[in-house]
Amino acid sequence: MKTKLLTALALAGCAIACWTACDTKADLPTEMPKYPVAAPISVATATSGGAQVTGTIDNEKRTVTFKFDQPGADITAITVHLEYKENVTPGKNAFTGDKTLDLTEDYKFTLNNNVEDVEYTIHAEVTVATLTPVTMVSATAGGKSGKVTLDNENHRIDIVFVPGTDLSAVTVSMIFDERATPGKDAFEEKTIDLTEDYNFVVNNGLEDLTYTIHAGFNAEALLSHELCSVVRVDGDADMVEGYDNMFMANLFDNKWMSAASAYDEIDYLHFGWTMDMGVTDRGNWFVFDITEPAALSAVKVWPYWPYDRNDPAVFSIYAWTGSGEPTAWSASETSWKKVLQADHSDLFRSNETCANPPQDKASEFVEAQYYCFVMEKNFYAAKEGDCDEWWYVRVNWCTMSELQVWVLQ
Ligand SMILES: [Ca+2]
Repeated sequence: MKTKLLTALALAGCAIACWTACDTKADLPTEMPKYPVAAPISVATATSGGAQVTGTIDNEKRTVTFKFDQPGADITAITVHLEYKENVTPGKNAFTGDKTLDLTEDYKFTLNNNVEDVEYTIHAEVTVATLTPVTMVSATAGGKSGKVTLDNENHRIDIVFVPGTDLSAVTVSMIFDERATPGKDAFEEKTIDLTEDYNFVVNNGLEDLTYTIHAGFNAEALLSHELCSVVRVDGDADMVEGYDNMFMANLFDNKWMSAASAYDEIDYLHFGWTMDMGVTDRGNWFVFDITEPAALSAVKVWPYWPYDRNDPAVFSIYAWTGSGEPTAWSASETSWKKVLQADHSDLFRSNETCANPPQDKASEFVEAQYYCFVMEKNFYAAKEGDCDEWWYVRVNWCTMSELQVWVLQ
């Protein structure tokens, strides 16, 4: 009996010990620390006029910002949709799901972030700057495309064509932002006279804006002589360096005669060649490199004799449109495109012109790094009857003081 009593007491003691241990475990969750939900808003969108925008949430400043890029957007009745993270409790003025708000003024609401109440502010912005009324413009005239600069900030469209383009009939195509409203004289495609500026009106949703279309020509720039050099290719003129003070480098050395017979100004140093008549494997041409591709727009040939004997009387210039460096020139090679043709025959023995040679203009504009100058006739060939027949054997000779090159910018 005594043994049974002791056993019962021992069992009871174990039960008490076990109950105490179990009670300790049961208390643990209520002692876990609470953490605030740092980003309590999980979804914030707003809908206006069928367009939905996503809010930008700043959890440091506790703001939700909706930006509407439609000028004149009605923000007096915006459907705002909010959802929250777990452990977040909506408080004063907070809502879950959709609610229509007048956001002409900020809307404030409170959330409990699991630790404390925090106040968020909903703010709406209507931005105008993002609406560009004219989104695309293209223009062609005489079969050539103009280079268009569209400036929505200053309401200006500038179109640049190559020199010589007829600006009285320019076909202009425009695409407007679907939210903009074309107004007076606006059009999607029309052939207009751009010898004078053309104005049209477009409304960006807030106000009428007057745009100006202006057309002009590419500016031209004289290339530095340092960027130009003669390149030897197969079949070009046989340039014998040093003969009669002729060197290839003298074509682009920025030195020429200011008057006829002023040879001492350049120490008789000039460019050219002295090929015999009847040469069939070489031609009266040379290739020159302008360092970077550009559209040659004009040249000025500074004479040596001048306008007599070996100087070029009729010449043309071709642009190399093939890949890499040209290895030869040929009239039948289609990668050589003719861009300029000039005839100085009428300047025969015009000494006074030596001080101010004509600038010969290109008729085609092709971006190229390599060009070929083809002397079709020197003055012996062009003025055969007027020159001393004895020297006609020099019909394949060439002389020049300098070649100046202009390019389109
Ligand atoms: Ca020179």
